[in-house]
Amino acid sequence: MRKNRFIDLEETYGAHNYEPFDVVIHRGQGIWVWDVEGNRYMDCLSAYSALNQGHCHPKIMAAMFEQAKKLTLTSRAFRNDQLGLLYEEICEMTHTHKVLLMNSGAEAVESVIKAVRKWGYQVKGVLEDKAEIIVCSNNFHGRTITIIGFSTDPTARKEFGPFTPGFKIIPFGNAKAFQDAITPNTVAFLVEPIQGEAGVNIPPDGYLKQAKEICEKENVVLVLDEIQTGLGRTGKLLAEEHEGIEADITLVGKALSGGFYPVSAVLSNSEVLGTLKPGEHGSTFGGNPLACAVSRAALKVLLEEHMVENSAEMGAYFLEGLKQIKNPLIKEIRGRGLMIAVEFYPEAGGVRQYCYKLIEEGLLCKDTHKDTIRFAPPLVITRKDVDWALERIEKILKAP
Ligand code: IF1
Repeated sequence: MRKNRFIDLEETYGAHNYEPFDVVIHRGQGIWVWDVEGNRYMDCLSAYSALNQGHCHPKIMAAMFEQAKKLTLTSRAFRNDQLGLLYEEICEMTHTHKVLLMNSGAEAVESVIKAVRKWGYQVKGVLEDKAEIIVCSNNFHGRTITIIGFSTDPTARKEFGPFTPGFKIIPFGNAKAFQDAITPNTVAFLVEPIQGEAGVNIPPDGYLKQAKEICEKENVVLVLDEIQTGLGRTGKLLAEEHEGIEADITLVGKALSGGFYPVSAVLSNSEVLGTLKPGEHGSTFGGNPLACAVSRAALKVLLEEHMVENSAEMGAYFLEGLKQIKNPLIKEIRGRGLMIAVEFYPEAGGVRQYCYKLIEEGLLCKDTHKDTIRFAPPLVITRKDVDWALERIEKILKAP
């Protein structure tokens, strides 16, 4: 079947809630994908960091097949022999005490909102229905009604209201604004260590450390959304390590399954998750044995194959290479580990044009908002691959 036929089918029968590039991908391996016409591309998006371990990692695939042959779902009405093992492995890896497994990232965020509210009423003593959660402008935490209700992106929220109350929005990267926003009803601060959708927005050094100190002083739960930054993307297992802190609660998703399956988790090292009692929360698929087996393998290869270290090393090398590109239209090149962005001035007229050209050169990447291109290849990328990418990126992004 020809490429245009696949595109026609999507356009005819699918909801138009995306505007994808017209590359019809058929197969993937490591950092590479092939389209239906046999063209090869380097994947520099990694499904928004869900593919940190690369496409179709053979060990994760094997774990998935083995488990699929034995048992896929029990529901949580019964126990299964994979869940406890995954709990133990995650806890050891991330210094966590309690884990709640869900499926999508948005579900992990919703779950934590429920848990911190419960904690606020039962432990902190906030009056019922008065709990406040502080979030940041330009956040991205998912697509549910509650979550978009505290988004500051008009496209994400316009005409989807009415929304859930109980959220207060402050500027990102400003510890004083956080301190000032706290009231006796504040139960949690929900924040991304680096804002992904906002264009790889890195806060000033010390921001998370200050936020952690303020949270401790004020008895507020610090919740880091590491759904995108976690599991090696920024060159550390968790981005919080860059600031030497441990959040009270960390959310992970995406790469938790290496891209095979939706798996997310709320990792808690405080008493917060302990407030959830039987019947108060759950999910048909959350914590199913297939998800757990896949996730166990995904975490194992991340560590065994030193992908976190490679992310730090190749990220620094990639960033350095990008900084050599000369173009007065480039406003800033920033990144941490393999979460990298090149921001152009508005005069460039938007960066989607460059993405199209890079795709023609065999490199998949994506614009975020209008002026920023994001580069986030799988963490298995080698120096030779980075050189290959840089050669093409320079050709397209350098001044004419
Ligand atoms: C889409 C963005 C990335 C996330 C953080 C929670 C979630 C996400 C920090 C929700 C999801 C995605 C979803 C994807 C696009 C994407 C994205 F550009 F929109 F912002 F990655 F940068 N917290 N991010 O980044 O997780 O429910 O999707 O599993 O197409 O909406 P989810």
